[in-house]
Amino acid sequence: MRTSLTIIALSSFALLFSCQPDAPKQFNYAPTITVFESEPTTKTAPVSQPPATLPDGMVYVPGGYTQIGSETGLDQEKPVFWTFIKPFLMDQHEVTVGQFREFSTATGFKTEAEKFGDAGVFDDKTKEWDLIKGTNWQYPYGPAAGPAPDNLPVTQVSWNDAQAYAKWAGKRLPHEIEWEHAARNATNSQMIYPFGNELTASNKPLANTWNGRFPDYDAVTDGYHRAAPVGTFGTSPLGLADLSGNVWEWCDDPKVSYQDVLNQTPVRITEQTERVQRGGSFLCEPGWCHGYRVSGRSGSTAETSLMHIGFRCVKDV
Ligand SMILES: [Ca+2]
Ligand SMILES: [Ca+2]
Repeated sequence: MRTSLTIIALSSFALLFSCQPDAPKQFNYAPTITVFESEPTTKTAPVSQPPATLPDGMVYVPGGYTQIGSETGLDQEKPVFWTFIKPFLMDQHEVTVGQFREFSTATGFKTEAEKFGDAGVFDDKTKEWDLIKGTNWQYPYGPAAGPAPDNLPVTQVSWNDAQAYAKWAGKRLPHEIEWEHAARNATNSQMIYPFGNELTASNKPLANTWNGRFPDYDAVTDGYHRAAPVGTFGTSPLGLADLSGNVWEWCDDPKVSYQDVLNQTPVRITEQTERVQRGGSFLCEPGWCHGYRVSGRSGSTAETSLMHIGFRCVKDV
């Protein structure tokens, strides 16, 4: 009798202990990410020490707590939730045509657009997307437009192609939470863009976007109607270029609602499953798609190749 009473007492104590009213529910979203249902009551300072030497072209992103999403954004950016992210390294800029060429030459890899024989190009005259024969990462706007220079971000690469490149490079695609953490400068910045709340500084554009009313008219006040060489618009305080604008960037995650993230709803991957893209592109303008905000999200199926979607990689520290 005494033994069972002791067990009951111990169980009650354990139950009390596990139901602390102040501690928000948390769970591991990925090996590098913890998700909290609400703001953590205590935030422990992350152990964040950059490695002595950084790989070429990568930036150290300190770990820390970041609120993901936007109360004032689109429905897909809600509900906002808190996360703790481990430190990681991130490519300073989008993967370039030149970098992708190294991969292609070294491995003989053929992208899905190369295998399909065509890919999506937005036609400025018809204002529609067309599949144009011979379009691929080397000819992202179609063969008639000529080859892309090596310093442009590579596009016309599918999520599957991006995964293959990342693996070859010894890196991986970022989780969208890591992407947003980096775009918020690893300081939980609640600015609209990585560089602040304005798209220009001293009349100089800070990102390559669509200037005017999409798709009618692009005034090209930022100097580029389509993709710009990576790094043209400088870097964020953390040292990352073109997070906002230029080309959308594939992330590792299937695109699910944030409520499903919080509910830990299992994701069933099918051919229709969209993968997340972040950062907006040269086709985005606020009246149509303000996707270059740090909380902006988009998605396409894993085999989709388009002229305004590229990627950058990350690496664990
Ligand atoms: Ca532009
Ligand atoms: Ca970008």
